[in-house]
Amino acid sequence: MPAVEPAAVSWFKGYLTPDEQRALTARCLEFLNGPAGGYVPTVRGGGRMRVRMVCLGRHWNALTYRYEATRADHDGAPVPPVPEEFVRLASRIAQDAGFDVAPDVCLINEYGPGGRMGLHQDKDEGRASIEAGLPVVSISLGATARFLFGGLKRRDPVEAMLLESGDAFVFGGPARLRYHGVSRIVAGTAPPALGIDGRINLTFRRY
Ligand SMILES: O=C(O)CCC(=O)C(=O)O
Repeated sequence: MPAVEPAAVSWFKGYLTPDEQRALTARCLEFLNGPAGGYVPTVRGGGRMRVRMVCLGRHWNALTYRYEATRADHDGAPVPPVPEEFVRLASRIAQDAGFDVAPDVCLINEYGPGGRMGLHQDKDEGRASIEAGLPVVSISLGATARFLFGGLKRRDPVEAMLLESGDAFVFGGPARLRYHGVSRIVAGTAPPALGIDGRINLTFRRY
């Protein structure tokens, strides 16, 4: 059990050491550049997302907004499992934020210089997971992102935060459905040792 009370929102700056960031970036690039790797999803209105995405554990279908076992909106490929070391890392971060959870879904998003993600809620996970407020655990690698964090309604005021490489950000409990997005990537801020110019973000959830 976590030793701390659950916090609705936790921002752990510099959670990952430079070595951990390097190793995790390399693993993400294996998934993004491997067979059935990253692709740019088209959402149900017909627009193309401004990230390259690959899902582990379950695939998030950008046309139906449902999770599924194969990439039905893209190439029909099966979804690889979330690696054990990813689950251990995300569980440890969740625990540090006061949550006892082993995530079973990981979305890896790669942002180029013009990458961004519109304000949205993460609400496509199972009802029990959402109702329990099981958290979203986010890890940032590479270039800094201007991350927008709003309220439970789309029109609520939005706070802008600069998520840097190695930061972990957790939102759960009463904050689980808060709107969030990425308005831009700050050029030239990726640690050179990672070997990427853009940004990679991992979000973990329990379906
Ligand atoms: O890239 C980020 O920091 C946010 C990603 C996100 O909002 C998501 O995967 O739902």
